[in-house]
Amino acid sequence: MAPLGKLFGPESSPAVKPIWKEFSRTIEKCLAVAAYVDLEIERPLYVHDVDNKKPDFLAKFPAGKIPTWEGSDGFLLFESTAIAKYLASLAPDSGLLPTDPRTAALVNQWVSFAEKEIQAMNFPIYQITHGIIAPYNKTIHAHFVAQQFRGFDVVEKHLATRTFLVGERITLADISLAMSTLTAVYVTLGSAARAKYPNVIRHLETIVYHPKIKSVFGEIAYQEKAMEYVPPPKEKEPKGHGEPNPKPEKKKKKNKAVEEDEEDDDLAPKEEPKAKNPLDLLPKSSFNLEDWKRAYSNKDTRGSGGSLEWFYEYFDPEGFSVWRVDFKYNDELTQTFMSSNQIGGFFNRLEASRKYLFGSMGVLGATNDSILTGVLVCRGKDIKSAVEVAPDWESYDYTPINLSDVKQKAFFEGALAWDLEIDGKAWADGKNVRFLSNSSSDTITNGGPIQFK
Ligand SMILES: N[C@@H](CCC(=O)N[C@@H](CS)C(=O)NCC(=O)O)C(=O)O
Repeated sequence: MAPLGKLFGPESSPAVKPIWKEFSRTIEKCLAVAAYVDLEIERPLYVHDVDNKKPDFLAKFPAGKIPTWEGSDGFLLFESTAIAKYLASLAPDSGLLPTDPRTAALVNQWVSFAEKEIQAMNFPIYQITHGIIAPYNKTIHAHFVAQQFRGFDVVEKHLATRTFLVGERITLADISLAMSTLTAVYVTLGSAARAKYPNVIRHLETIVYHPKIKSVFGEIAYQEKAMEYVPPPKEKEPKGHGEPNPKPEKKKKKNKAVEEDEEDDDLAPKEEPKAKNPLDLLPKSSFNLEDWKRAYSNKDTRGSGGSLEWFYEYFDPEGFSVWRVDFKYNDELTQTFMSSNQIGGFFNRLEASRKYLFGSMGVLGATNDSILTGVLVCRGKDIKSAVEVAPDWESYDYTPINLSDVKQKAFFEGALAWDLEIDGKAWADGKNVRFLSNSSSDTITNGGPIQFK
């Protein structure tokens, strides 16, 4: 039988662990349904953050997010739950979508509960603990964990006397919950929490290890500890010294008149005198960074008409400079998805300099053998003025790139095209970060937030 259509999204073999595989189980939900009901579907080759930015993809799927579905009859669909439901509906006898109105409503109830009360907390917790929502705030972190555990408490109790969420067999609700729980395994369900939720874990294993579904999810990689905030390397205690921090100087006692003056000042609305960044004082440049970001975002990188061609046509080497950026502590990197998070955090901490910078960095290599590298395009010639807004800027080496040098140019192009390879270490697909790239041009023009991809 010919395939029913194409499901777009990253490869999801258990061996591949791109960032969204840990933190967003959207595509596996659809794949699990397709596998359970024996649907033959196509999985076209897809490169995240490249293919979903292409005009033909956006014309079909305006949100620019995956997963998406294109039926062989031309039917288009986005949103993972909608796709999962649609695929389930193609096999009405599977039982995944009961038809009796009340049973159907109960399935909808649990699908929604799994997504909104459990899955929805995973990503913010991941962002908070990885400096993507910065600065780190313990109270907010604890709030999201408590919200999710409130959801798990309900499920735990419900499953105390049941194998499945609704009725006596698997429904879409179980697949949806398993996806949310599986994500939480990497986020909140360390060994202590797992001990608290034995029924939730039993349910997870029942679904994930179901013979028809197992190939989609692979083995569950339980973590000992829940996700914690890891300060960027610069904030760590210096190794080996153990010297106490110098005590802050005591404030000198002021006379009363001065104190009163200052109190008055406190009540007045404060206008912080803004120190001009030296980069604002540079002569005007013909190269418009925002136009470049837009070109990079909208065009293919290589090839005729690509963004590199655009770059070479308009780049102003007097007003801007190009830098290679290398993380200094690559030997501390472990899992590639965590390294990718680190770049995300770094880029977020550069937010205040977004109007001076464009960047494309990535993780190259594999778990326990990876490097962080990439390029920054910077206003002026003084990278320090642009990057020192990030507290961890000194964790990276910055080397000017000479675009007339063939090797350096190849590095620059590889970092932009995300196909850079160094010493046999390939650019790990989907584990990279770049500035902006929100496909909406308004966001770019209005200086929206730097996006973590
Ligand atoms: N609500 C959507 C969420 C999809 C989603 O967030 N997809 C991510 C990858 S897991 C994505 O495509 N992000 C691209 C982007 O944000 O530009 C669904 O369930 O399908």
